[in-house]
Amino acid sequence: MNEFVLKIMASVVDGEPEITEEFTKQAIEIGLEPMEIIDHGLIPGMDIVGKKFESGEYFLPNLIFSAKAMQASMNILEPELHARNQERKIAGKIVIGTVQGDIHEIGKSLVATMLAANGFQVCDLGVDVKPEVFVQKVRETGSNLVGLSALLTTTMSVQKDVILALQEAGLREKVKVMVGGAPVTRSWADEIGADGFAEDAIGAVAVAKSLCNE
Ligand code: B1M
Repeated sequence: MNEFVLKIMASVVDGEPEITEEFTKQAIEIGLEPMEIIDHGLIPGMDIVGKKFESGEYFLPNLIFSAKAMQASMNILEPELHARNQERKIAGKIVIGTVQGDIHEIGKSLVATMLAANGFQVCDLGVDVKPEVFVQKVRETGSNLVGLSALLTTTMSVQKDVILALQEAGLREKVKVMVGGAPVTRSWADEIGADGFAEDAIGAVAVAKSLCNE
């Protein structure tokens, strides 16, 4: 494993945004691929943070600083990912967000970044997004795909609310809905009538592509 990737992972675990940012810049300068940094540095780093939180070794402030470290790195990596795919044709138009009541941002942003990097036109609504805002943005942008992220068991039901809101607005036939997030399963996706489910950002790209080709 590259030494910068290991340092990036360690700085995420330690919750040190400035250091993560600096190592990310250096890693890009020496020619590392953004996805290598994400897959082998940032994601494993956040996994360790999650386990430490679950075991009681880490508390909420640790999570916040680690999330800031990951975001600091993503701020550098996102333009790099875009730059590598500048000339691709639009694969589809997606409105994506983390559903109302849920402020978990990192996974959703990673999915959004990966989709953009793979040729999708992405309208990222951020976090804590109300069902009616998804509906409004689908109308405004003419998107053919909606991505709903939920990281809490208590906010998964809002994914269903968004699907119902799209139905009520007469838009359900025009858009495909993809759901994801740590507690979300394929059976949940089926139960609420979503068209697609992905476990991770790589899978989300594949699912989005296949939904747009249907
Ligand atoms: Co929170 N949190 N958190 N948290 N947090 C979890 C999710 C939790 C599992 C931790 C735990 O207890 N073990 C737990 C949820 C339990 C549950 O309901 N099942 C939890 C809790 C309880 C909470 C609070 C309620 C804590 C509290 O206040 N008592 C609170 C809720 C706030 C709210 O949302 N209203 C809370 C707050 C926070 C922070 C603000 C401190 C911070 C978020 C900061 C931020 O995002 N800016 C935070 C963090 C960082 C975590 C953990 C540690 C890491 C989440 C993360 O970013 N993972 C998490 C524990 C864990 O996951 N191990 C935890 C990295 C990210 C790359 O993965 O988001 O899973 P993930 O995304 C993946 C896939 O899920 C998938 O692809 C992504 C990339 O591979 N995916 C999609 C995601 N969205 C998708 C959409 C798709 C397709 C795939 O299609 C549209």
